[in-house]
Amino acid sequence: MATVAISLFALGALAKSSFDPLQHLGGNSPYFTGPNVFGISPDPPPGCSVDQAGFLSRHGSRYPDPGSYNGWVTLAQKIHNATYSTSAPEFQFLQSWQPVLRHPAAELSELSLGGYKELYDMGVNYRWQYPDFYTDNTPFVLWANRYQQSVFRVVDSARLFARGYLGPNATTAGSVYVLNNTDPRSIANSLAASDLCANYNDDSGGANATTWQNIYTPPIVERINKLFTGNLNFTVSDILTFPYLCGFETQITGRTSPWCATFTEREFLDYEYAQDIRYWYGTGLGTQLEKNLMLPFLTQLVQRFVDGPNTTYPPITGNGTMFHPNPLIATFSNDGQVNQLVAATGIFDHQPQLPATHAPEDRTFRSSHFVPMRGTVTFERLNCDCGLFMRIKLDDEVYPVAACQSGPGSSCPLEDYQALVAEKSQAAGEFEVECGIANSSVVPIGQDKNTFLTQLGLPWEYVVKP
Ligand SMILES: *[C@@H]1O[C@H](CO)[C@@H](O)[C@H](O)[C@H]1NC(C)=O
Ligand SMILES: *[C@@H]1O[C@H](CO)[C@@H](O)[C@H](O)[C@H]1NC(C)=O
Ligand SMILES: *[C@@H]1O[C@H](CO)[C@@H](O)[C@H](O)[C@H]1NC(C)=O
Ligand SMILES: *[C@@H]1O[C@H](CO)[C@@H](O)[C@H](O)[C@H]1NC(C)=O
Ligand SMILES: *[C@@H]1O[C@H](CO)[C@@H](O)[C@H](O)[C@H]1NC(C)=O
Ligand SMILES: *[C@@H]1O[C@H](CO)[C@@H](O)[C@H](O)[C@H]1NC(C)=O
Ligand SMILES: *[C@@H]1O[C@H](CO)[C@@H](O)[C@H](O)[C@H]1NC(C)=O
Ligand SMILES: CC(=O)N[C@H]1CO[C@H](CO)[C@@H](O)[C@@H]1O
Repeated sequence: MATVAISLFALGALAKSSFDPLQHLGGNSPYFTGPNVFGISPDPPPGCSVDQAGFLSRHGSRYPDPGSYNGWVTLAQKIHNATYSTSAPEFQFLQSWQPVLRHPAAELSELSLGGYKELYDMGVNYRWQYPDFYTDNTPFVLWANRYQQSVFRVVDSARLFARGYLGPNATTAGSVYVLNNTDPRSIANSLAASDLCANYNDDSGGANATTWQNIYTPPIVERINKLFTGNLNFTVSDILTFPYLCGFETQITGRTSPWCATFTEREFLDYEYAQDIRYWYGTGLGTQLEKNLMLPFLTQLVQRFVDGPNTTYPPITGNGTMFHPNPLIATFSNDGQVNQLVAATGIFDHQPQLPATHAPEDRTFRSSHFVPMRGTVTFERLNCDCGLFMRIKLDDEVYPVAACQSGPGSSCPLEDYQALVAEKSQAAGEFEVECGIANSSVVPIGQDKNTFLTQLGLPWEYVVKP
């Protein structure tokens, strides 16, 4: 039972500044746009129009997975079992705090209401942004990763996006092609190629993550525990749940979580850096293999841009119909794949390796800006008076490719971008060999390529309606 020394309503830290902790939670932030780090207008540069676009998006905001949820339940038990008092206004809510899930059995791991809203808004926003791409009531194809056998958050994200993009007839007009990422025939040809890569190992940042955690967390644990008398004593792992709860509770309930007031601005920024290290050294440019695993996808995406928006593709078997794709290539997957793709794009090729001992303020690599819930990498084909160019956006803001920005609005000539991606693929080595996959007749070496963006009806995909 909690005994409360004084009772105050103020949410302390939140009210005091314009700092928004929800924009500094890395992969645990709900979606937000931007910021515009490079000061480049997201509109097409003068003399250019966007005639084709493609994106890979993380699923939208969701409920916790079972492991995290159990942690919330245990934390609530620990708080309510303890005998303590605190005069800190930002912790008065603890006396009545309970995990916010109402129907955990149905909710765990699936999209939350905040996710529904993000995805519907996203669909509408993309239609607004590229109003010439879609004619009402015509077919629209999009793709989703079959993430886990009994969890639907990625497929549902594609469905809800389609509802926003296509409107009331989405169920008739839309088709989500779901790629089974664990079917052995889908090697290098799914939206999560890492799932069939035997050598893939996302260590969540490994030793570097531990080093940083051991630096930034002890002062937080000490500061917060000093606010309490009695036998409530938070551990590091308890305290790391606070920012996580800030993000999740807010998108689940639609109200700013009281946990968002329990860290200081500096502490949130240090937590954000821990997320950056987690992605950089887990699946990003701080790795040898993991950073390359979305190159087959990127190669195929760029080829679609080189082919152009009016290209049609033949069916897999002789009798099918030609595939006439929409100029918008819409794909959905998970945070690991979004982060791998960001690594493959070349945007952060000039970013020095992240130090494990301090957070460089001038880094452009901030996971909050591209792998929050619904975080999205968007590619635009700029058709300009002076030629064709590729431009990349992270969460709707332009990020130039480090080694190629000679085009309008710091874009990259499309041919040069294709060459850059080919060079990276060459350097990465052969997919099956690097992944430690035995050559077999199922997917012989050399045929481990991404084709799903042009071939509909592959045997490891099936269609779900929005
Ligand atoms: C809370 O107290 C109950 C009953 O004494 C006990 O079973 C449980 O393990 C405690 N939980 C925590 C997290 O301390
Ligand atoms: C939806 O489809 C029906 C049947 O084809 C059509 O009559 C109707 O106009 C469509 N609605 C919209 C909003 O396009
Ligand atoms: C995906 O492929 C795996 C491996 O072949 C199979 O066990 C599973 O049933 C497939 N899942 C779906 C949804 O088709
Ligand atoms: C709180 O727990 C830590 C271990 O997490 C321990 O080192 C410390 O002594 C405990 N403090 C109190 C006041 O119980
Ligand atoms: C694609 O086709 C449309 C309609 O015919 C045309 O307006 C557009 O210029 C074409 N785009 C390209 C890049 O060829
Ligand atoms: C294609 O169509 C022909 C004639 O309708 C049929 O005989 C043949 O089996 C079909 N082939 C495939 C691969 O479906
Ligand atoms: C891989 O296997 C295929 C057939 O299963 C064979 O034709 C090919 O030569 C093999 N390639 C290598 C590099 O071993
Ligand atoms: C910046 C930094 O500390 N990098 C280290 C990350 O971890 C690997 C080993 O896991 C070290 O080799 C790096 O020096």
